[in-house]
Amino acid sequence: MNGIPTLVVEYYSMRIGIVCYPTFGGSGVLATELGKALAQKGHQVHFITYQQPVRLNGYIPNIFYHEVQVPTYPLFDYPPYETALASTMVDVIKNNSLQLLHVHYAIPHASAAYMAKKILEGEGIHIPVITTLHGTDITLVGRDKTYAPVVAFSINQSDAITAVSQNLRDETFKFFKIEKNIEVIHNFVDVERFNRKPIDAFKKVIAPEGERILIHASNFRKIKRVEDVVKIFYSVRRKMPAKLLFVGDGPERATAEQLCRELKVCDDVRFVGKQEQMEDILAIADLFLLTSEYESFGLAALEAMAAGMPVISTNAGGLPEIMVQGVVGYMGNVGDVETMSEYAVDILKDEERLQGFKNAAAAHAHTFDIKNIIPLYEKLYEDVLIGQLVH
Ligand code: GMT
Repeated sequence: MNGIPTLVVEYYSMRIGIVCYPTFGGSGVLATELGKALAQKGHQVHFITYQQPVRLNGYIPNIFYHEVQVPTYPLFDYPPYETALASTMVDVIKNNSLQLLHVHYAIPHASAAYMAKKILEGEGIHIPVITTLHGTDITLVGRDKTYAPVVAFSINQSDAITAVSQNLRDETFKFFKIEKNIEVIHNFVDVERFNRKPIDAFKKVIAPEGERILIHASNFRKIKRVEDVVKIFYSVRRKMPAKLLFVGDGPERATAEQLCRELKVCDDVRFVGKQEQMEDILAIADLFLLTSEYESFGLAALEAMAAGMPVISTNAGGLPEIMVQGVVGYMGNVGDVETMSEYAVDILKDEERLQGFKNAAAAHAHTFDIKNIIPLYEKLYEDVLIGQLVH
C-alpha cells in the first residue's frame, strides 16, 4: 500500500513463557489463569516454576510446564534458586523459541529474567521481559533494604511493566526510582466459572439450620488482620445465627483460633485449609470478609463477587478500585471492626436486601471479566514484540 512496507509480526499465536509462584497466593493464581486463557486463545504457553501451579490442573493443549530443579549441595545453606531459575529460563526460551517472558511478582523473578536475557543476548537471542507487580513485592518485601536495589534495577530493566491497580502503580513510583511507564492492568476473574449453583448437601453440612455463612480466604499473614475477621463474626453472631468459614492457611491461623476460643465462637467457625475448588465453597456463602491492612487489588474479594457475594473490606490500597460502597458491599477503615460489623449486619439482616447486594456484586464482577482483561495483555505483548522489531 503506497509503497510503504508493512511489518508482519507473528503475534496472532505467540510463544510465551510465564514465571510465577505456584502456590495459593493471588499472584500465582492470576498468572496461572492468564496462561490458561492465553492457551485457550491459541497461544503457546510455557510455565516455568518450581512446582506445578495449583490452578494448573487438567490437561490443556498448548500449555507446557517446566519445573525448576534446585540441586542441593552440602556447601549451600541457601540453595541458589534464582540461579537455577535463570538457567531454566535460558534453556526453555532457547529450546522452545519463546518470543517473550512474562514474570509475575518482582522478587526474584524480574532479576532472574534479566540474567537470562543477558545470557541469551550473548548468543544473539533477544527475549523481551514483561514484569507484573502484584503487591507485597513492592509494598512490603520489595522495600526491605536487603532487596530494594535489585528490585528497582530489575524492574527498570524490564521491557514493559504492569501493576494490578492504580494504587500499586502509585506506590511503586513513590518508593522506587522507576524510569519507565507502568501500565495498570487490573486483575480479572472468569465470571462464568464462578457463577455456580450452591451444592445443597454441602451448605447443609456447614449451616444445618440455614444460618448465614460468612467467609474469609487468604494466606493468614499479619497483613490480613484475620483477628478482625473473628471480631466481626463475633458481632454478627450476636445479632443472628451465623457460621464462619476460614479458607487457606498461614502464620496467623493460631492467633485466629485462639481468639475464637476466647470469644467462645469455635462451634460456629470452621478452618477448612487450602482449597482448590474455591467456586464451590464461595457458592454456598453469603458474605466475604477482607480486613487487610493493605491489598494491592484483592483478587479473593473479586472472586467472591463473581460468585454473587457481597464483600465487607477495608478501604486500603487498591480495594476502592474494585469495591462500590453501598452497592457490592461496604468498606471501612483498617481496624474499624465496629463499623465493618454494623455494615455486615446491615447486609445480612434482611433476605431481600441481601439478595440485592448479591445481584449487584455478581453484576459488578463483569467489569473485571477475563474476556475484558486478556486482550489488554495480548495488546501489550504485541506492542513489545513490535518494539523489538523496530529497534
Ligand atoms: O495477598 C497476598 O499476600 C498474596 C499476594 C501474592 O502475590 O500472591 O497477593 C497480592 O497479589 C494479588 C494478585 O495480584 C492481589 O490480589 C493481592 O491484593 C496482593 N496482596 C497484597 O497486596 C497484600
